[in-house]
Amino acid sequence: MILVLGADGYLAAEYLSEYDGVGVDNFSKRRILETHNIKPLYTHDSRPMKVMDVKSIGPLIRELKPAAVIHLGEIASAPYSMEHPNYTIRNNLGGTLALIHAVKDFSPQTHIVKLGTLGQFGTPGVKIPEGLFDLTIEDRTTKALFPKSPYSWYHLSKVFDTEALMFASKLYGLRVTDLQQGFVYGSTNSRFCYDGVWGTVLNRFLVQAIAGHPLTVYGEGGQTRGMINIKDTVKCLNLAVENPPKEGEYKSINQLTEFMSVKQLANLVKEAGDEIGLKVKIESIPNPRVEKESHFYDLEYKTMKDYGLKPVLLTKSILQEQLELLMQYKQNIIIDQILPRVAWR
Ligand code: USQ
Repeated sequence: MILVLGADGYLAAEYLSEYDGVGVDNFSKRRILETHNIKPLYTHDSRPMKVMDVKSIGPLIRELKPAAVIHLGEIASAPYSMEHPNYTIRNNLGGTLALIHAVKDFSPQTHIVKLGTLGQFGTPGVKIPEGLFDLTIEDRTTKALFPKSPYSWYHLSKVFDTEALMFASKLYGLRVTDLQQGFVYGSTNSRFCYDGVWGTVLNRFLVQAIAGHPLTVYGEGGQTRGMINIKDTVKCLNLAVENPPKEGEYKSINQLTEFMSVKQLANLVKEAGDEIGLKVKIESIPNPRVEKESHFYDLEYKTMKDYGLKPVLLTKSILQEQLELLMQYKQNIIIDQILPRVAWR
């Protein structure tokens, strides 16, 4: 049996529509959206789930003793975390620590599959390896995880998660897979956000193209990021479950299928949109974030392909399919939600 934490979210709802699992969520995302009066493009009804906070997961782990827990139940927005750093870090790390100890105390064979982020490695100017790599200093070599350089308090919360998971696997002999994922795009049967706080860049660009709003490229647009279609995210989660680590093993996997700069993404959306009559404009606006806008980027990502993933890569026809799908909700677009409202400093 697979337990899925964060079952009301964008990724988990899609996973649970493809695979069996027991869903758990505390509905905090719904509350946050309501409090800040943010309206997704659409929200579809979710499947039944247990209403529970990850920090109180112990009794459920004891009762179900799942083969794997997929932990997607975290605050996942970098902009939100810049206004709420304390809550984001306490919530994310608190949940991870509670899960670690629930598994250790009640079901030590359970495989923890945890969603991390590629954003914990930043843009270091060298190729980012996948998993532990050989670190050589003078004449000695050891295994190490790549140095961290997060972009936001949210990304820093995932750094803490990673350190806690690595430590727990060593200390308690737990099986852990930490998935360092790029940003996700694609419409789902759950909730689709495009606002300046919760929408990821490509999903935002798709809605902007439909609304006739210029695509909001922050600064120079040379920011390059790993990315993945939501259909592939779901397949990767399943592949992670099907390939559990050994007792006491910590695996870190780079979960992306390609990488691209923001400018390239905007140009692709323009090309795809123009062809179906949308007349897409692109506009560089002042960058609300602190990040490099032009940099080297390369990284290793082969584990998921070795496990059998056949990636869905971004093409003009995929973009057009997405645009046509999302166009049905055009009347729901609120233009005032599009521009970013959170600055990094
Ligand atoms: N960006 C724009 N224009 C926009 C929105 C974003 O130029 O309208 C730029 C940002 O400045 C950034 C890049 O696009 O350089 C990506 O931004 P994003 O909001 O899509 O992604 P990010 O804040 O990094 O976070 C998202 C998810 C997070 C996940 C992360 C993976 O919200 O949960 O962990 O992607 S990664 O990108 O590898 O850090």
